[in-house]
Amino acid sequence: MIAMTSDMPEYLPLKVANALLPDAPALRAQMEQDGYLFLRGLLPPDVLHAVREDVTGVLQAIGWIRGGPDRLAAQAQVLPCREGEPRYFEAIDRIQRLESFHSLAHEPALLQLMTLLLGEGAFPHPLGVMRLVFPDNPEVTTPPHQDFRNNQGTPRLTAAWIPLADCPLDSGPLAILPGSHRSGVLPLSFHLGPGNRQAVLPEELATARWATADFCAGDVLLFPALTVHRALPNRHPSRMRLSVDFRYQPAGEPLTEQCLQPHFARQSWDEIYRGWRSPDLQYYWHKRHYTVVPWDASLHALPEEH
Ligand SMILES: O=C(O)CCC(=O)C(=O)O
Ligand SMILES: [Fe+2]
Repeated sequence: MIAMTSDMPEYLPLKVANALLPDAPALRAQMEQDGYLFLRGLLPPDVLHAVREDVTGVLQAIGWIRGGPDRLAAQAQVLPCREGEPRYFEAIDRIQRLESFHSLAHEPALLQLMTLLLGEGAFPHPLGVMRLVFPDNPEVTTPPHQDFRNNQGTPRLTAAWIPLADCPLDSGPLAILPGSHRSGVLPLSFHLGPGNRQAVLPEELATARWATADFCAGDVLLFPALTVHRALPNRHPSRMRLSVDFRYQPAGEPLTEQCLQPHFARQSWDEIYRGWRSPDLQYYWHKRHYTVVPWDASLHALPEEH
């Protein structure tokens, strides 16, 4: 093991994989080796901008952020709240109804990349997640975890983490433990952050360096279900970190019912679709191939003493 010295930066840089496009075997090999792929500028700025317009429109309407010409900066003007609180759900329910939010998972550049990685017929889960991360609220920062226990189904499930604007280190981007996808499914312990669970890291991972980047709008970080990841705290003095994460899987593989529901399953798809302009992406998964498998509560259970 290499000892950490004071002149060593705290974080490893994420390797940029753009040069591998569109070489499917090379992209798969790199994913297999590192447990992530980082693509700079994959998504068109105008598409992200439109989603951010809509999301900040909701946050302004409910008074969370300042309006006016600076609305897109998402500057918080209320006390932080977190998953599970009624105020939080008021925001999430409205954002979950946004057509632009769900459509982002189907952006051609993302779908093409997922097809290269996961094969023809790869598709996004209808469950898309919006993260609304307040500044100065470090105790609810997403802790180290693997997505497999939360989503289950195929271990080839692949997440795409996408900030809706530039997200430099001080704004709390995602970080990855390179190679951690080879450590199997790790034990759980309690945590206050989203999901209320964190992975218990074995010694070799607990002392390993995290990899992250100053994200720019359009950058996408992909990682499979066993890669250990977490967020850095949002230390920006005023701005909320707004990001989305979507999950994709190869055609024909298992998934759990909750991956077909909106996040938190608080409203029906019919309710969500009510204000949409286009029917094209509504219930798209009815034409996809997969098998629904039961949720295994033991995979998600905390040890009794927690
Ligand atoms: O954005 C976050 O804080 C957490 C994201 C995450 O865990 C994921 O995308 O799987
Ligand atoms: Fe995650």
